[in-house]
Amino acid sequence: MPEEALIVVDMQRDFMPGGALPVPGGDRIIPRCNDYIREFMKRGALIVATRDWHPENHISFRERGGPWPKHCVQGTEGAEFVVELPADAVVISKATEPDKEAYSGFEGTDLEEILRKHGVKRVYICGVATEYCVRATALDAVKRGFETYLLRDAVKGIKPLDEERALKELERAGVRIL
Ligand code: VGL
Ligand code: ZN
Repeated sequence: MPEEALIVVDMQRDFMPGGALPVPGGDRIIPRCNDYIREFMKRGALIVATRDWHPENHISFRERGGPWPKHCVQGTEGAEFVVELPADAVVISKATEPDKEAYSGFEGTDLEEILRKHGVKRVYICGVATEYCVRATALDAVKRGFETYLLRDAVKGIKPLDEERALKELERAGVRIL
């Protein structure tokens, strides 16, 4: 049983430069995420990939008064992963309900149950965006009692100041920044 899991957060086409909701420099962490995926596979860790997986009419979209342009719509190219995942990676789809936003990979999904079932005690987190889905996922992991590590060189935020603030908040909450 793996005691560790790598959680790759929302490494999807729409969050990369040229996508619908680009994270500046998001593409620069693709190779780092791929390296971590390979390293953690070798360590026998569980590999988890979360994806933003919105219905066409999601509440977070501007058409519905939300803050974001339409992005990561279920089944579209923009929602595809940009990292290389093993065939046995666990894919967690989130924010799938039209009227509910969910930044955390734990929110409205069976991620916690899956981690427990696999005996996971420690989670390592990489991906985008640091101050949104990475932040929420890391805070929820700590809250649920997992030893939580953030892979600093493999996360990217939308705005540098917001990213810095999020990293400090995570540290205070007990997330270890590596
Ligand atoms: C995200 C904004 C909207 C994220 C998802 O993955 O951080 N950010 N939807
Ligand atoms: Zn979203």
